Amino acid sequence: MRAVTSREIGIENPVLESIADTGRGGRVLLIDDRESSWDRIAGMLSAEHTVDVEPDPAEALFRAADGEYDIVVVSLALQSFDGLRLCSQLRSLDRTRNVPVLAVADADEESARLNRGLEIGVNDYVFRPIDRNELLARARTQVRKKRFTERLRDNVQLSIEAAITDALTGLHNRRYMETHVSTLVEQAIARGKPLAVLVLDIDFFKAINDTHGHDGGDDVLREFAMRLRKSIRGIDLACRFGGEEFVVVMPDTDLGVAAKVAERLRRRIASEPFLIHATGKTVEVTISVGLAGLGGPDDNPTKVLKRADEALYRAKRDGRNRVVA
Ligand code: GH3
Ligand code: MG
Ligand code: MG
Ligand code: MG
Repeated sequence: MRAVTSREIGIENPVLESIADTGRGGRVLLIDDRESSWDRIAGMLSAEHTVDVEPDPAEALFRAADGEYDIVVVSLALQSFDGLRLCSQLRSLDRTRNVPVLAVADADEESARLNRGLEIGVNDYVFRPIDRNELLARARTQVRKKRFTERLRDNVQLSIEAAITDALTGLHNRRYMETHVSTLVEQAIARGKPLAVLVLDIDFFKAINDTHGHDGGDDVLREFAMRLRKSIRGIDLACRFGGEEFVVVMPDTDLGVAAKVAERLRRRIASEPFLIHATGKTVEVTISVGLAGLGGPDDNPTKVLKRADEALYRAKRDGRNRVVA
């Protein structure tokens, strides 16, 4: 009977998946320079895995770094090279550091060398004469463990990304902005460089929602974020601050330059109507922008943001669809 993976039953949990993972079907790189030995080992392993044999140790390092192997099986009794040194090299290269190493040792191998192998990072040993079932079981364990740690790493990366990204627009979220704006402001003050903060708000957005529905409003938010991205540089920090309000922090930028960027974006929004995907209709959108620069050595992020927000308030009060510093 085939094991059901947790993904098939709708659970994305690396722990559950590792239980479901048989550890079979891995890609194995076998490093051995004695044909009778590699024939035997490869023969056993290929019952459950895809096996590549590499007799040349230097070549093996390249292959291990290039190929996406789930496990490297190294024969310690190599004729042309010290198998332990090879293991240590595998551990020192970035691209091979995490691949499990299963070492094949002679029964009379010195225990000091075996211990040194463990210190270097050999994950497990199999001793000659090799028992087929034992070799397969130990290989499966390593393959399963490697897949597990990879999934864990992917999941951690995904959750970190999700924690700092606004799901609707793909821009940074408010939390990310708030943790990084202090650093940017402090750096600017310490280096005596300018810095500009923009607070942008879509005008009468509630009316857009009322006319085109919440999904239509979301279309506008996504398209706005797209146009915003195109208007700023890679080093500028753009985030969705909440609802239909956005904040951009621009390092090394004085108020005059920031005003030009904001004005160009304002026109880019007002001049081309936004498409509502569900209906094919278009809607005219305008934005108001408040601008502020650094005030002095005792300025701080809260104060700059507050000044930009006050400028935004004036832009709204004075009729919207404008940039105010
Ligand atoms: P003003 O010109 O003064 O900014 O008016 P406004 O209508 O844009 O401002 P208001 O703050 O009254 O309304 C903002 C609206 O944005 C209200 C809220 O329902 C809506 N909104 C907040 N988040 C989202 C979202 O994620 N998607 C959509 N579609 N609407 C949202
Ligand atoms: Mg509002
Ligand atoms: Mg608004
Ligand atoms: Mg608002």
